[in-house]
Amino acid sequence: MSQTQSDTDEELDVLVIGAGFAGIYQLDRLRSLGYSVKVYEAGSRIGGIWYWNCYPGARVDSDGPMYQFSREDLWKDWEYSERFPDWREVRRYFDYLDEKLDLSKDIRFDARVTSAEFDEARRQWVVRAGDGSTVRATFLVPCTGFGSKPYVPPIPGLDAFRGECHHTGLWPQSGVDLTGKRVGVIGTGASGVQVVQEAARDAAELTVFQRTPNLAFRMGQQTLTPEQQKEIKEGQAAGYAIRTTTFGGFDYDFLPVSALDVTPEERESTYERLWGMGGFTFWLGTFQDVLFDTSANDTAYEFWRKKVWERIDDPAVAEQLAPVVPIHPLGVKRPSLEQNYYEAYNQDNVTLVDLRESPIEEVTATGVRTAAGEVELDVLVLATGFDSVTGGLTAMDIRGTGGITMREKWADGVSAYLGVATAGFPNLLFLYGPQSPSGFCNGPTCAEIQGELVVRMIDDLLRSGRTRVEAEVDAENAWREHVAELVVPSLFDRADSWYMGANIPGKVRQMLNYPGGLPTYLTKWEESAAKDYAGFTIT
Ligand code: N01
Repeated sequence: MSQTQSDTDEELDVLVIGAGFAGIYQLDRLRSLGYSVKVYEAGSRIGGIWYWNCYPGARVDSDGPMYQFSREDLWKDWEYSERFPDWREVRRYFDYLDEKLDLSKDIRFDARVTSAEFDEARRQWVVRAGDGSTVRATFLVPCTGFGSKPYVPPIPGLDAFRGECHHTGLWPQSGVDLTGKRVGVIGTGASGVQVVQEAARDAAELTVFQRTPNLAFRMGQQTLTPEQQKEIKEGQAAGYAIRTTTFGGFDYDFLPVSALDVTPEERESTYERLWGMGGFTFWLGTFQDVLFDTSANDTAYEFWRKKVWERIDDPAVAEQLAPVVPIHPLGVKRPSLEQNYYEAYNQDNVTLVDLRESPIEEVTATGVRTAAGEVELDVLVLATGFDSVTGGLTAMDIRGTGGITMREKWADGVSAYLGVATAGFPNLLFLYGPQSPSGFCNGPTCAEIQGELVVRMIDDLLRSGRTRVEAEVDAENAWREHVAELVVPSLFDRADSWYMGANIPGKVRQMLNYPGGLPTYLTKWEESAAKDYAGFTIT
């Protein structure tokens, strides 16, 4: 990977922050249109979250064909070996992209952006990075993803632990050998579930500290045969073509029927079929009202619960992992895909500690003490998630026209017109950001589809000789209300999820993702674009 470390104080058309899917899409497309573009990346290689999240078991939760770019010259020569590739293979895919698109020459690695301020006179962002470099750019495009700021809960004594302690999102690049160790995992979100499956196999003893059970679905993992690879290639273009018509940017969508309008037998056979397919079809390919109607949701939950109970030997443990009375509706927290997660709890070396019954009191030098006693540990894994969606943006000291930071502006809640810009921060367009489809949309899909809207906007502006664009306050307030209204008929508010900003104590509770689905989002964008970007002030 080449890198030009000497080019400080340069002037660019666009500075992109982050070299994940969204960032490299911006780099490649804007560069191809003739603009001067650089990416600043905090990590030491491309891949975004796939650089930082190299914990044991880290694996994609989307089918491989959907977890790549849709350009034919890219997909025709690329194959993942598994239906749901692991982090090593995704890294190889990024290396492949790097080779094909010659990306790294325009990426400054180990350059974490720390601050940015808008120079109104020159209509430029002045951006500083932790490596001491400064760059000026007409447009600033943060592509920091929704999970780039790890959340470490303020558990008393955490600093006193003398064993190894790592957050999944800051996992040592050299790896951590869990073999024969006493391992504790706090957190059972997507990251926790994945670590648990590996640690259950390798650790001498594994203790899982669960606050809320993960309603995890069957992954349906497969190592792909040459015949399956051929079949995938044959369907790939058609799959990409329908992504803009589906809620989550996948190649499938909700069934256009209510779970309550079919007979119990039809419902059961439909759930069985979706379950058998594996992946997120049981979530985003299910009856259209499961995420909106409590009675419909109850039918899906009960189907799921029975599937889980069949796999767990001890009914008391089954009740902790899949309670008869749901703690929250199914699918309103991001579900995980699992392979042998539930069987792991049948193993003698695996213990589940239910933190609702026995909360953590403190971390000691030698382990974790809950109300039920102390568990001695060699390795403590914090699978405690992220200051999601906004954290990557507010972690930087970004100052707009009034001198206030984005963190200050959003202290009482986020407003972001079309999920892409916020008033007071001209020429700053964020990808996969708050109130955009982000967390509800497949990552590479949104990197391309939302990414292309931003590319087009920058190109439209610069070609027409206009160099300043700013979201209007009325427009962003209306968008915030629109997002809030979309949540009302849904069940999303019934869980303390990162979707709702509710995973971080003190964070304003509001929907941080656009819950109207990709097609509606795109329609809203096109309505604005058709009126010369109504809702933005452009000069
Ligand atoms: O984080 P999370 P994640 N004491 O916020 C618990 C994506 N992702 O890193 O539910 C004890 O989901 C918390 O408990 P509770 C994916 O979109 C994708 O797992 O708040 N426990 C929860 O169990 C995902 O949704 C992939 O009660 C505490 C856990 O920590 C998103 O990233 C893989 C606690 C955090 O779960 C985030 O997933 C990994 C405390 N004080 C991630 N504080 C793939 O696609 C928090 N918890 C493969």
